[in-house]
Amino acid sequence: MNRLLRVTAALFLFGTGGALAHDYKAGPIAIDHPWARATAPSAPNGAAYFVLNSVGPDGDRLLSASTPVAEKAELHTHLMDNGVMKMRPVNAIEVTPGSPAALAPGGLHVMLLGLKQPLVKGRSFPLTLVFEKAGAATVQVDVQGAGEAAPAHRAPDAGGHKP
Ligand SMILES: [Cu+2]
Repeated sequence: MNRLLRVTAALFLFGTGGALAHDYKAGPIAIDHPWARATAPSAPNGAAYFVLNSVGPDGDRLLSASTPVAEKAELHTHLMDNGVMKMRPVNAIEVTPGSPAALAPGGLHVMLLGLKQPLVKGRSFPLTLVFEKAGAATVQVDVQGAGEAAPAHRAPDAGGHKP
């Protein structure tokens, strides 16, 4: 229930158009600033990024993701293969205490396959993440400009985080 309330609060904040920091919790796993790049109208695929941190004594594993804006969401990584950057699905993304799992362009990401609509800058969409121990958590992914390499994010201690 608390999680639902937080998601609702985040949706409301986004409605006001502020570039506010937003983070979510799934059990002991903090999901910080989910974001995606805007896509071209004809782009078949997109990607979502965030940082997973274990704030408890135990880690967890992200097993899968889903979203209403795409036919399918897969956990991917990038690998160099003969000098060419390629994407490959991974079974899970490990989160261990003291070792955040950063999903970012050029590395781990949630691949959004078969977009049902373009990802438009300034909008957001729900993404449900399923963890091995913590279960499912739905976050709201903030769509940023196509060229942006990192979130337009406040400094972590600027006071924007919810308790
Ligand atoms: Cu990918």
